[in-house]
Amino acid sequence: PSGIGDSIPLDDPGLDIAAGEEFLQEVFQILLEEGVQKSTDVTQKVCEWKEPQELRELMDLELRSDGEGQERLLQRCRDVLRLSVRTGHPRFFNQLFSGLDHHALAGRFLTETLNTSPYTYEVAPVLVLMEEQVLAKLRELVGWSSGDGIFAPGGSMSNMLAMNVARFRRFPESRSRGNWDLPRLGLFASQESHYSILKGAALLGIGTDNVHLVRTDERGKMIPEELEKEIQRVKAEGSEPLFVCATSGTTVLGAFDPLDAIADICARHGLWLHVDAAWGGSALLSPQLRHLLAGIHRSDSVTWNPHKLLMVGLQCSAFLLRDSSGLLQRCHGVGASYLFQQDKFYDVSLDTGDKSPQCGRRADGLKLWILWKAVGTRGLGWRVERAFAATRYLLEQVKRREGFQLVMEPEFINLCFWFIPPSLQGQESSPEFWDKLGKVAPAIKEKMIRRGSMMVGYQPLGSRVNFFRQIITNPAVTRQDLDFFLDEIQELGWD
Ligand code: ABU
Repeated sequence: PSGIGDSIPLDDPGLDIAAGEEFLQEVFQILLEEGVQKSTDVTQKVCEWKEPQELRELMDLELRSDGEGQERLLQRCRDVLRLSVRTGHPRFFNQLFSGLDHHALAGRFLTETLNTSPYTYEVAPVLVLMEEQVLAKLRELVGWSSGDGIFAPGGSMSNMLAMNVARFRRFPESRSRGNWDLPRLGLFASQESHYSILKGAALLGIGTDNVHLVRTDERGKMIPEELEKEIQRVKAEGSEPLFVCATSGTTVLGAFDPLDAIADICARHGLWLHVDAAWGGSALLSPQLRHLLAGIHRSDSVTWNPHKLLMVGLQCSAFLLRDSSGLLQRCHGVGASYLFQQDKFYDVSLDTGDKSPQCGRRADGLKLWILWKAVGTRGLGWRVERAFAATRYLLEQVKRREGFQLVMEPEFINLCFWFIPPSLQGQESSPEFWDKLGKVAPAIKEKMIRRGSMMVGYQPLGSRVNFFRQIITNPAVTRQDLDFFLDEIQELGWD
């Protein structure tokens, strides 16, 4: 209807650009001081715990009709940083990601500033070519001289893309007709595999009942003979096996499935082999550690998350494909006429966005590209080896110190252990021991968070009660931090 906005002048910009730039200058300073320097300063707290209601009030979260002044907004920026968890801190060990790399952060700033989607070359020329280069380099490390790939919003989505492409290759008509006339499909992954396989089965309409979790050995690795048995059993029940997900670096134990043996089984049954190397893929960068993934080149697809071990920053998940015939594009492409016009004046194969089920997509390759440029392949490999060395140091200390008990010798950099407080030491044979021990890690964790001294994850696994999982990905972590880590657990857990 006419009249709307008639009184709004259009001759001048509707934004105060000068004030905006001034604001940003101040924000950059705050980012540097509160976000970068304090986050990486070991004398600062890792977190400033507040109860949710207290935090809601402190942050004054309500959104109102009128805007606020610059000073108030700058204070809000400071508060966000001050009251958030410092994941870049050398004593943040809670997740598979941690640390702060200055070059990668610069890449994230660049990406945010450019604010574009690498779906077409015309709106993201530099970013499209960088993505092409980074994906090719990752594929080369997997052992493929050709292939395809795309960045996805996290490892779960990369795993789901693998499932979708596998189904499409076997049943191309499923794209248009859906699942209704497909046989009942069978998907296989180990008991220790990532939960995204179940989520993907639900999302893709395959059904979680059709995910068969294959038994693992005492180290958490898939047992190939059990996979073979499961495939036979599922076939005998009338289902059609389709897809096997092997894991290179399980989330909790850091176990690596035996890829060559699994690839043999997949080849025999004609199954798609996907390797979820979201966590362990970065070991390919180290000549000394890449043997952990021996056989990965025989897979059909790979998930690899450089945002984990390479400290690129969330999120950076590569979905890599051995196929170079355009399977990814045929599986996901619908050729929206307003983006992917075929009569453009440049090489339209660079309009890669239709390979993804997403439309708007973050340019997650840029930060990895700039980090890679900064430290080189050797520097990236060195970081993986340093993480390994730090884990070995901690392992030796855990073995020596009173009260610590390993869950198992780590194969990778997941160090899993219990802390047994004095009151439970020597009680191992009593029936209540494990029950009581299961309460120790949550209690210690609560104390460390309230103190703000450090953060580390814990979980139960199968029949094992809660234990700590220590992960060191951050090269800023020193021997002193590791000694502190153990001292702190001992102090907080002493009774
Ligand atoms: N699969 C995501 C890993 C979660 C974690 O950081 O432990």
